[in-house]
Amino acid sequence: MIKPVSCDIFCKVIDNYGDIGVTWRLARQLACEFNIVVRLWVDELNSFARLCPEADATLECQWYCGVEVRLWRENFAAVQAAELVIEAFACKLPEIYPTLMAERKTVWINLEYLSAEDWVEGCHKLPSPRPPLTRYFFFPGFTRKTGGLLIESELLARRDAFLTDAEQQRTFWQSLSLPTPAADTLKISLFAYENAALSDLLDVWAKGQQAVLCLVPEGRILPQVREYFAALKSPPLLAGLGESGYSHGNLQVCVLPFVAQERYDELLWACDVNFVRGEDSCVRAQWAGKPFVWQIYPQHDEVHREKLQAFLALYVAKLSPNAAVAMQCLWQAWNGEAISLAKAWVDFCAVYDELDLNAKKWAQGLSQNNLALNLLDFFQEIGTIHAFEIDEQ
Ligand code: TRH
Repeated sequence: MIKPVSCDIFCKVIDNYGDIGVTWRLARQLACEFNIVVRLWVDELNSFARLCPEADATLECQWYCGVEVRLWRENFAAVQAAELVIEAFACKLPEIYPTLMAERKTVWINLEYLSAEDWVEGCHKLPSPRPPLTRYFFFPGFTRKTGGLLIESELLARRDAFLTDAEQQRTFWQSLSLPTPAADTLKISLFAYENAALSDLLDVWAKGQQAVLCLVPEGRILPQVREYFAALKSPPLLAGLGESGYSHGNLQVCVLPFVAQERYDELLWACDVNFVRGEDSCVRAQWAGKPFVWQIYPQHDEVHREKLQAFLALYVAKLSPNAAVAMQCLWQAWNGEAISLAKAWVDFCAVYDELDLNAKKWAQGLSQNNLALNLLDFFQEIGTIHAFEIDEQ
């Protein structure tokens, strides 16, 4: 494989952690697994520092995991352009940068947001002329005709090692200052935006037959969790957990600190059901191979609903009709549809084993469609076209 020696990735943080989450993950993989010299240009380092806690948000330039992380300032000083340039989510390169690229044989890629919609296959790899350069669209996705998904080479092996090693699991729970939960406790991670259905969900867990341990990473849903427990008459605090533990009926809730990106996977692996949101955590939940519930990033024009449906259609395709409906209903209830969340949860639990098996097969099936490898193949493809065009002239 002809691979680039260097790669510049540009990321503008719009809100939340999705943009930086995806670019930081890709940057690490290109540097660590392919020995590419990677610079990650980020316009806002506070969000980066949440995903990479060793980082210092005040530094112009710093190195982590083999990646040079640079503050992307508005007055961008000229640098040598890299051989591969990734503009994440059409973030618009610095004005001067295309001129710098024109001086080199640079491949310019616009990495797009993830969607399971049909049109993605037709748009993946399309050129968009920017004379004298060409920018190419690169779409992540779930089929062979798309760019695939970000997955580190050892990820599923590491996951399986964790799941079969009680010691690793004990260490994980200890790192959260929690005892290893009893085998019959349902462990749930809850990473979510504000959600009107939250109190119904907590109610159904509290009143259910099975003990539920819900782990909530610090974030946007937390004020609502706190309000829910504040409104209860009985004292909600769990002994020993201070402000970060609550209990009601059969439900215990623990608030977790936001952890480094690599460690978030362990939380997903350790839980039986994962509530995730946005883009990157949704993909990680798929790799975890456990039943999960996705809260899609809401868009003003409601287009996210089609996106959710498109993914659901693919994901439930191999499930029995019962399980497919149960999964659809819970996801729709969690995404604001007028469906009883309590009933949807009970129905979801009733088909848990089938969903669990499906989740494992789904992860295995998708794992061969590796975004970083596809991206490098595409670099080679475009590089060959460039060379051909130069010969022709
Ligand atoms: O933060 P998000 O809501 O990001 C969103 C979406 O990506 C959306 O598509 C985009 O348009 C919008 O931002 C602007 O959800 P996402 O994508 O799951 O990103 C969260 C990142 O945070 C992910 O990389 C996992 C990481 N994470 C940690 O590193 N530690 C943690 O403790 C947790 C809970 C998450």
